[in-house]
Amino acid sequence: MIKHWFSLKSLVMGAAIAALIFGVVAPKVITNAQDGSTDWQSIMAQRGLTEADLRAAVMTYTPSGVMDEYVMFASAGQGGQVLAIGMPSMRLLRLISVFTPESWQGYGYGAGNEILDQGNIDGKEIRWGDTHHPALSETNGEYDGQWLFIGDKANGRVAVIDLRDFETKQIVHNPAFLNDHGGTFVTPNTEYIVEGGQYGLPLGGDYAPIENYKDAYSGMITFWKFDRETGRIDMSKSFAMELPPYWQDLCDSGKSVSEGWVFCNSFNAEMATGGIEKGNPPFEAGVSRGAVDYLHMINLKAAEAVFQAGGAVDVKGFKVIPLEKSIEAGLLYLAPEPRSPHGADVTPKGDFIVIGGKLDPHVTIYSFAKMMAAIAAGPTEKDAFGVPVLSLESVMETQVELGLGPLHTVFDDQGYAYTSLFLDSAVARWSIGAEGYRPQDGWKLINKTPVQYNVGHLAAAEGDTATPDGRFLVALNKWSVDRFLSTGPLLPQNLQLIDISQPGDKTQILYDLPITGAEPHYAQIIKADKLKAWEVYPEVGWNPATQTVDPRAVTQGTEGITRDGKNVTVRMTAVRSHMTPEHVEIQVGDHVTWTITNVERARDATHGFAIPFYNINLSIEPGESITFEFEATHAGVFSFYCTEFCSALHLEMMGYMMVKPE
Ligand code: CUK
Ligand code: CUA
Repeated sequence: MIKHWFSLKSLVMGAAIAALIFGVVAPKVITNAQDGSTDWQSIMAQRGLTEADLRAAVMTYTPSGVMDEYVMFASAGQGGQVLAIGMPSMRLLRLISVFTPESWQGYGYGAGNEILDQGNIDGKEIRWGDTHHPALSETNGEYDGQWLFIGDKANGRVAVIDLRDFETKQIVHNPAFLNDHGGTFVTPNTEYIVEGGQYGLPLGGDYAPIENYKDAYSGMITFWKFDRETGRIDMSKSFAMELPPYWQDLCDSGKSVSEGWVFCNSFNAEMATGGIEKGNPPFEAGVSRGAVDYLHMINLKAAEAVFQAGGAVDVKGFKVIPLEKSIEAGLLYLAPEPRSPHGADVTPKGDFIVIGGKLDPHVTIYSFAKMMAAIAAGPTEKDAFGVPVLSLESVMETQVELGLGPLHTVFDDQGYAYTSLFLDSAVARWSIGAEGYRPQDGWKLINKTPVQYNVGHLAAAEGDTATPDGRFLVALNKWSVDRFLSTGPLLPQNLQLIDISQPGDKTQILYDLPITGAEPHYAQIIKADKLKAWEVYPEVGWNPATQTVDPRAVTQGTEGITRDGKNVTVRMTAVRSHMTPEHVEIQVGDHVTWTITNVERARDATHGFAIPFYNINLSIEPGESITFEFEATHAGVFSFYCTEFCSALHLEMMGYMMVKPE
């Protein structure tokens, strides 16, 4: 229940003072108002609002023209995109197309095709992704606002987004594997982007009968080397590690004391292979049959050294360290986890790893110092593949009972941790009882905030950094049920903003944001002033794919159409409110290379460019130059036009492409 731990009087006083200072005028609909305070009370009464509602409104309301303090980058699940959302207003700022073509941004409709093509697998065009976990680039364990990475669970791919223009620059795929989940997570200086696999598969996309699961199937984790100079993943310096065919799940990178290590939970140590139709136990029962699964501890620093010393083998052109090599070199250790674990979250100081348990009411907290001691002491057990197993007693710090279905944990600046409780539909706040957190409280549950409904991930302001901000938490709920007007049987997900600024049991839901598009699995929230996005492209003629001036860019006065046999080159500029040239005359059978440069320098002076039938639509932002190619296959007259309402004479910003029959 909502606690009335703030007073209406102070709120109304505050509002009255704000009205005095900022000249806020009460809405005209209230006709019986005697003074300002009566207005507020009337509106409250009229709309049936409580004191808590008013506090929530004041905490989130962001007047027109006022900027948000934070930006949340949320995955858009099977929509294959990323959302940028301002906080605390929860205003949607931008959709960033990543794995899926998107016509507003002209992504995949004449531009961006070469980036989408990087995500093709074995020549097969894949034009969607299931984005799960976005990761902001970090410097010294703090978000630096430069890059954003995101994984595609369905096809095992990772994308790089440049936060100077919020556009996708690269898509990579490890050809040794075809799915992922524990990605993306960065190391504290973004040397590597971690992409953990999920469902066991034969390596390299080969066929192997499921009956040979234990011998022929593997798990996988990929370490993508990021080059800040080029702003791209360097495939030649990236490598992977073969893992046992347990289903590796969520991963996290160590930081501070645990820097150089990576931790992943897993949930099919049973190696169940399903086949309910053959009388086998179904997956949902089979993968939870055993009492424990395995936390994976990976020594990335040592793995890098093994890779650099030539210890990896080639799988479909990608370097993979075989499991035997990892065991021999001491790169991989396991420790038991309670049943059906989920989530793996490293505390801000890097000293503990928190694992949820979908079928266990506890979170289990592992101590990094104890892990190191247990490894030094020499593990006595091995798993079925010979991987050393550390005993739970030797590495566990403690367990905290939170409620039903604990999944993911994030952190604040007060020494609290927050764990999503999927089955309880609640967020548990609990105290980290260790030095540097809240030793005065010990390890214990503080309160549970009900959310609507069935929360998956949580995201906290600067929450995955070495110094979280606290203040705001977002619950990324899978179900919204009764929260919004009905949109038919398909409902949005519900992102709920929660105030976590006060200690103890004082937490409050502030705002519900329906997310349509697809399921946002995870989000990261960065202080807005760390983002240094360009207002317009730095120079006229800019090619966002290379982030340099394109030699093909067109300057005003040099436009024109040239022909070399069947090859036609169109050189065009766009400026309010015309395109030059306006007549483009070509013939069936021509191969057309068409460059359009937006020569505007005014902020937001974006021009669109559409050619009907030919499936072309571009977004040409101020300074941008785009070159696209197509075959003139069909005769006719095609009215091309600007698709962004850019001026009073926007409708006149058009031209004719006339394609003569052969
Ligand atoms: S997973 Cu745990 S709720 Cu893909 Cu991060 Cu979605
Ligand atoms: Cu340019 Cu409309």
